[in-house]
Amino acid sequence: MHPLAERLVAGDMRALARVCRLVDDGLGAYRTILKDLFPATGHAWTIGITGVPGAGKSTLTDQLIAWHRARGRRVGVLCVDPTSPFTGGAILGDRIRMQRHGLDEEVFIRSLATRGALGGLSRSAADLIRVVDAWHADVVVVETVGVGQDELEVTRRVDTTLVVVAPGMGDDVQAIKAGILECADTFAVNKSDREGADAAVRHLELMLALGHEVTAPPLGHVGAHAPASGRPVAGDVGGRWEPQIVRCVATAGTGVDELATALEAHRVWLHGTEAGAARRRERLAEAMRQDLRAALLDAALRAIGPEVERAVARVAGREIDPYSAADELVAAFRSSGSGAGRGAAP
Ligand SMILES: Nc1nc2c(ncn2[C@@H]2O[C@H](COP(=O)(O)OP(=O)(O)OP(=O)(O)O)[C@@H](O)[C@H]2O)c(=O)[nH]1
Ligand SMILES: [Mg+2]
Repeated sequence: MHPLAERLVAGDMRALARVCRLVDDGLGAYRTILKDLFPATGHAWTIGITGVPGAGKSTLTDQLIAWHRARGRRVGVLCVDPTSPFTGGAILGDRIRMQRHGLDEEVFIRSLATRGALGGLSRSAADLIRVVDAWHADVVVVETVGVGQDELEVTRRVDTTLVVVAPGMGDDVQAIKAGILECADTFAVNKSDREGADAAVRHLELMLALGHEVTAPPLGHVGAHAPASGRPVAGDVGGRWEPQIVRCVATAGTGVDELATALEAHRVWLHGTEAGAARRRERLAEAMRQDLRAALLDAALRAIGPEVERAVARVAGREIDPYSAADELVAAFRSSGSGAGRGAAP
């Protein structure tokens, strides 16, 4: 085992920070370390927190850290996407909102600035989630800003997704509607001390009601999704998770207990029902495909990088169509040795 991995698994926070840097930069022995760490993973419950900029995600995260710490749980926090053009200063804001936990040996907070990394943001986030998991975090919170494609992919890498909205951001909610319905397991209507909280709740309820018409499983399938134990599980409606909407005022800590409880209910659903188990399997398969895609691209670029460049130039010059160019690249990769399964990636 790599010495850094060994120290990390033993709970050394400085080793954890160093491994995170290696993974972030894709430098050094990071893949070896990730492989070493894998047996120590699988324990953490991961919560993704997303929503429009300024909705109060970091303030809520700070409150959730405190809630879990009060229960003796070790907590990791990853703040993703500080490089967004809309939120240039988020990296600082996120840290400031959570600074009271800065000296706590059982809380690890890290920002990710890895947009554009090979394999995408979600892959770096997924790697770091595993790293923090191997440090024996009980809970890993991943805060992302916005609900673009990258952020949605990140939310597919976590167990439970919390979407935070705030009154007066109705138009944003409208804009991110499609993505939100797909990824949210729980909604927080934060800033409920402000006018418009009722309207925001109603809006979400309506969106959910509309979504159900589309996503409700056919009647014949309901039996197949019955809870494994035969007992009903809170939040489970006919083999489907029913997202809860919780009002809160993050700055005052109001509603935090309800929110944390709603999130826990989702964890129970994931582990206590057939549908939850099916979802966990599906997420694993999706993550595997994502890792495969990244590893293949990695290997291909290493083997035939210059040919890829030439293909780009030929397509740009309209000498060849992009489909044929891609076919040719696949063929070239196959016959390069790496693609034929002989030379494994270093
Ligand atoms: N009135 C009120 N203000 C709040 C509440 N929660 C957070 N805020 C304030 O809203 C601002 C943004 O809070 P953050 O927690 O940084 O929001 P965020 O969603 O993490 O923001 P980004 O990471 O920049 O997208 C801060 O000034 C908070 O103090 C709340 O419940 N009520
Ligand atoms: Mg924030």
